[in-house]
Amino acid sequence: MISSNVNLTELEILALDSDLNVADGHARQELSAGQQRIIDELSTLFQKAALQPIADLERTAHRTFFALLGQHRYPVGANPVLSCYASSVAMEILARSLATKTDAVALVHPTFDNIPDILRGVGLRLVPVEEDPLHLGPAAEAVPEGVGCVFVTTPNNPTGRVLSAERLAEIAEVCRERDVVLTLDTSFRGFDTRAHYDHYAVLEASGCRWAVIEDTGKLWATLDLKVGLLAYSGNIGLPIPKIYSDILLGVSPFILTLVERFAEDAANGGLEDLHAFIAEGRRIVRETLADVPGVSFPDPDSRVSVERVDLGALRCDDIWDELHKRQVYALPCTQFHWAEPSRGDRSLRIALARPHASVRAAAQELRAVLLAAG
Ligand code: EGV
Repeated sequence: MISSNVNLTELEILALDSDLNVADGHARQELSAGQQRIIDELSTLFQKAALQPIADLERTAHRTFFALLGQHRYPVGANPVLSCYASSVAMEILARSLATKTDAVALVHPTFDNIPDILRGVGLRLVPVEEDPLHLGPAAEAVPEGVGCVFVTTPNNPTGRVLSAERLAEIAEVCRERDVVLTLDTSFRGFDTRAHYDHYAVLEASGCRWAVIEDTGKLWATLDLKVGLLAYSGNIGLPIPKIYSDILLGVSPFILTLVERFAEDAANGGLEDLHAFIAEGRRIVRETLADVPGVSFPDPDSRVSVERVDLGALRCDDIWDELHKRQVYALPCTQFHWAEPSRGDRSLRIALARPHASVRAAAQELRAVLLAAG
């Protein structure tokens, strides 16, 4: 039995020491040859980071990372992009800032549970917005009455669904009319070229108040040396820099240098290789489970580094103990459905940013458990 009051991260912690850890969405695949060359030079990088002015390092890291994502324009000057030790730290800073001016946030449903937990943790009331009305039909449906902010994870975690530039513009227009802050968490955008358009240009063109959380942490297996970035509009009207300064002075220049080098490697072909690597992991999962009665894959178009598996008639709970006996750790989708947990009871999320041998072994164990239980 999975305890009903445990969050997804607590389940991810249980998995950390297993070879069949397909739970967390952090990057744990092998380094490519190009990435290994960067790691071989770490002591030189450390020395460079110690010598260079931090503002220069930060500017270069931001520029290189954003260019990789097709994010050509970003705030500099009066409201510069803020570097954090993780996207969840950026999230906490944003949530605390929002709570000074509003009491309710509309949030995409489903999504990773630490987003609703952080928002609720600062006292905000949440209104769910389902993915269909978010993406299709009148954009006003994506902005419920009475909220001070709309929060969208794009590509979404775990579904991989991407907000198009056209849809972003429509929602931003409604937000501007109603003076609602539009916030995006784009932590998984590196995996999906359909999200490599200039989001900030679209948001700025609308004139709405906006914030975006970016993440380097899902892409490269840098042992969790990563940054989360918090970008926001000059007109946001929230005490973001002040609250940032309550929590951080800045991030390590060594990490900024590492991000810059990994982003540069990615721009030189590494990102395409990573996309092919994730696609192959997804193919392995789908192929291994293809003959299991009732199993389906609800996100056929997803390109993010996680894959949902629908178990048909079975519930996660039915197979949990047996999966644990075999040291297989995936996530139940229950807690992603933060407003209606039962809707996630019959699907699992499998992390794909792992060596293919681990993905294959975990999928084979899952297949055996499902066949025995079904
Ligand atoms: C994912 C882990 C936090 C989170 C993992 C994640 N939890 N930060 N409390 O980083 O999809 O597995 O986003």
